[in-house]
Amino acid sequence: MVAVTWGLLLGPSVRAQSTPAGSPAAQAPSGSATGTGIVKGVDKAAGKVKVAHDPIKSLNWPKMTMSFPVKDPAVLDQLKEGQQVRFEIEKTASGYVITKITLLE
Ligand SMILES: [Cu+2]
Repeated sequence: MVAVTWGLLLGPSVRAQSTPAGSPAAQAPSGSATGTGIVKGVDKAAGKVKVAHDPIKSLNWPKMTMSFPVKDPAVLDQLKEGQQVRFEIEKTASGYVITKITLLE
């Protein structure tokens, strides 16, 4: 299950290099990335979802389980433990935030 979607994801996603040069002020965001994984928990009070995600090669992340804040907490209502999801994350000053998450089932 882990590697199945990577061929699709890696194709057109080499777009993270459009960071304007010479702006050290904002801690040079490395843009967004896409990942897949399984929901391990939803914390509506904190606005976070815990995901056991597959490796995210564009970020050099191995497979791991971690919690992400979500940009729009309304999506948490649709998430349940055990669901397979695809998500987009974006680097912010406080870390990575899920900007989009869709069910794969
Ligand atoms: Cu992670």
